[in-house]
Amino acid sequence: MTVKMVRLGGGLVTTKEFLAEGHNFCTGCGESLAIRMALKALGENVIVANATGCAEVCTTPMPYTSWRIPWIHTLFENVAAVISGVEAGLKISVEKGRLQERDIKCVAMGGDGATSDIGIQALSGAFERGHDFIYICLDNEAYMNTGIQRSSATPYGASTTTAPAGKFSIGQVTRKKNMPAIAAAHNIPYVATACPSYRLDLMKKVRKGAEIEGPAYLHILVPCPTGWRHGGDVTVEIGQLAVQTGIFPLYEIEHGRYTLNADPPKLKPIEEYLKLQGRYRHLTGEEIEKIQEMVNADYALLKEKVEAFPG
Ligand SMILES: Cc1ncc(C[n+]2csc(CCOP(=O)(O)OP(=O)(O)O)c2C)c(N)n1
Ligand SMILES: [Mg+2]
Repeated sequence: MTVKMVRLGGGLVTTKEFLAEGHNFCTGCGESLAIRMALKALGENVIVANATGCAEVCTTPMPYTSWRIPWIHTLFENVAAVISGVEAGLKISVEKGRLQERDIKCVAMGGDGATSDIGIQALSGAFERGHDFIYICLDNEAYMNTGIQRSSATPYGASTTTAPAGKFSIGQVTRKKNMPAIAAAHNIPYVATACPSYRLDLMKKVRKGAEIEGPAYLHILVPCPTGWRHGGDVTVEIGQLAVQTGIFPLYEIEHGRYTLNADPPKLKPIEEYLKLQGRYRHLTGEEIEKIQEMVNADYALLKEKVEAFPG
């Protein structure tokens, strides 16, 4: 099959869609954008293992599938273990001469719950064993397909169905788990953050992670109109504001060395990001100020790391 290619930075990307239309993602879903872009960057020689979550539920209502590449559904907790087995199987097939060369990319995809909560043990083991794969976390900051329950990636102050805002609570009272830092602590060769609002950056990072030998971790922030309670028409704008306010900076950690991919001269006030989303509607000026201070502190710390260990 010949596929039409267009230029992406120094390389080429296909115009073919590997995620077929007809899926059930919500209108304006950031996750569906991220998957489409990731698959374009990966091309055809790929095997994707996908943890239970929106990505699986919305793409494979029995007996249909939207995936135009080989795809395996896994449990909520074991996607990294399954892709480990796939990768080990390919490796042994080459060693035994059943496959001529190993040019198939192994990819695991999981939501923030699958990644930072229930699947973190399997993921840590896969990183430690050093499998040649890329793990893509599709972070919509809660358990969305099961009804917007909080996860350890839900940010401070966000309202969810299991940590609702009300008279006695501002919603989530814990801080968002720093999953890229946890991945980097495994001394893997490549860790990066991305957002579909910055599509070329996202596709370059997917490709880079897939091409690097050994484990790679890509943490993608995907705005969720249903769970974050915003219109489907502002998904891209919200992703841009996440980066421009500094609450979700775009960076890479290669062999422990940091690169900040976008560093605006002045960060926008966090209120601009929060006010577009119903999950933050209850926050008072004082609480917004507290979140601003958290963002400032986290961003300053990241910049210190970039300066101390430049890429
Ligand atoms: C052991 C286990 N517990 C609970 C569930 C139910 N369950 C399926 S997906 C999911 C949440 C997924 O959240 P996340 O990984 O963030 O993906 P999202 O739906 O947000 O894309 C839950 C609780 C399950 N399938 N298995
Ligand atoms: Mg989620």
